[in-house]
Amino acid sequence: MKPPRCLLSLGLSGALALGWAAAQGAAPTPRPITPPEPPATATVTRNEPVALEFTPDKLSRLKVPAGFQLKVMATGLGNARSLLVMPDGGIYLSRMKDGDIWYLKDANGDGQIVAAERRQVARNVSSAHGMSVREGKLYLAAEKTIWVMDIAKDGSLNVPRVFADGFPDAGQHGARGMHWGPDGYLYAAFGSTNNDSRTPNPEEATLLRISPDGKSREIYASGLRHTIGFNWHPITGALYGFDQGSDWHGDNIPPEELNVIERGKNYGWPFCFGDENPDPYVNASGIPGKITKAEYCTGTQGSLLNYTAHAAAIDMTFYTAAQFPAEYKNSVFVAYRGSWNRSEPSGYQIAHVSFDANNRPTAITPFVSGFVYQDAGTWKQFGRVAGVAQYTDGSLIFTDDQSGVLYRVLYTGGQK
Ligand SMILES: [Ca+2]
Ligand SMILES: [Ca+2]
Repeated sequence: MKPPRCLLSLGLSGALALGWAAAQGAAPTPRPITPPEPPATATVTRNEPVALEFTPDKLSRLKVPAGFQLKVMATGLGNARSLLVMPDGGIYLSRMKDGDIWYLKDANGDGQIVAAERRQVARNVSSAHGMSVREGKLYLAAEKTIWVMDIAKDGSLNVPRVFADGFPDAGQHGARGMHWGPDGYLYAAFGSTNNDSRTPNPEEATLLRISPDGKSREIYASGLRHTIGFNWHPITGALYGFDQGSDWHGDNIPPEELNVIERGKNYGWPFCFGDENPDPYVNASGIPGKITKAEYCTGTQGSLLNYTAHAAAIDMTFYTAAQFPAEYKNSVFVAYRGSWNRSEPSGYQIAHVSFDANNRPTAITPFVSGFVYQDAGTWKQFGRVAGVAQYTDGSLIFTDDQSGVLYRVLYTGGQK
């Protein structure tokens, strides 16, 4: 996709202007070719839909494909972010702003998780987010630290111990995604501290691969601005991740990305987006080596699929169960939390990534939508989706971190 030639200047925010001045003040890098400097202005729009609390009467606005049914499993969960479903149906829920973990279990199997079926099992963990289990221990990724806790039979956790430490500062992107990989190493994603420029810390905007004892680590992939949701394809083993593109570069630049993440590869941010496209709004002075932005981008890894800019993927899950129709097997569900700087809001939905017979992703389409809508000329929303996971019965569950709702999607359409 080529960037539009002519962009209307709508003015810059104070934050962007400051960032711009700082970039201009950086020491110039000698280069044989002077690359064209980026335009000083972009189509910049701050447009946060009016946030509404969830109320059951709003459920009729939500759309799911034919044959599926949407239900509310729990409310009042606060800043509900990541989900981790245990084989016995217990659900760990991290709450980033609250800095804690809750254990939820539908003990009577009625599809509701009431107050008596939920309890806080960890607390005082700043920016608690990604969770992963290995050998009876729960690992939790927080801002600069990965914690480990022993899991008791009833789901309780002991006091968190430090597993690995000294990770990059959170800055703008403190939500960390983390999973134990099929190779027995722990993978954790550390987003950029700022919008569209690198800092001297090489671990920023990367996916890290951490040894099983937590004592050593490598940069597995770089140029990933904020990839929180990632996982391995159940058949091919390929690692897929959703990257959030830069803000303040207009309504459509850069698109959100689905990448296949391979060891040692650079995924382009901050200078490139999508399929090796140079980002016209990023100053080229930070590019290493005497090369232009276009040359640099040619050496990066392009995305497999793109999605509407600013949709903001948080979490993803492969669907491996049998409740949904066969075409969903080994495909992906992704939670797009929703935009705050696009004229027409994007995201605010669970999307589905279909895969072909060769297990390659083919398209991203809305699966649960309707959280954002226009009402008498005003954009409104009543849900910002964050965590998404497969439940033990093969239904799909997801969180809304604004109203604290846990939703569940079931297939009830009969013939598959
Ligand atoms: Ca219940
Ligand atoms: Ca990229």
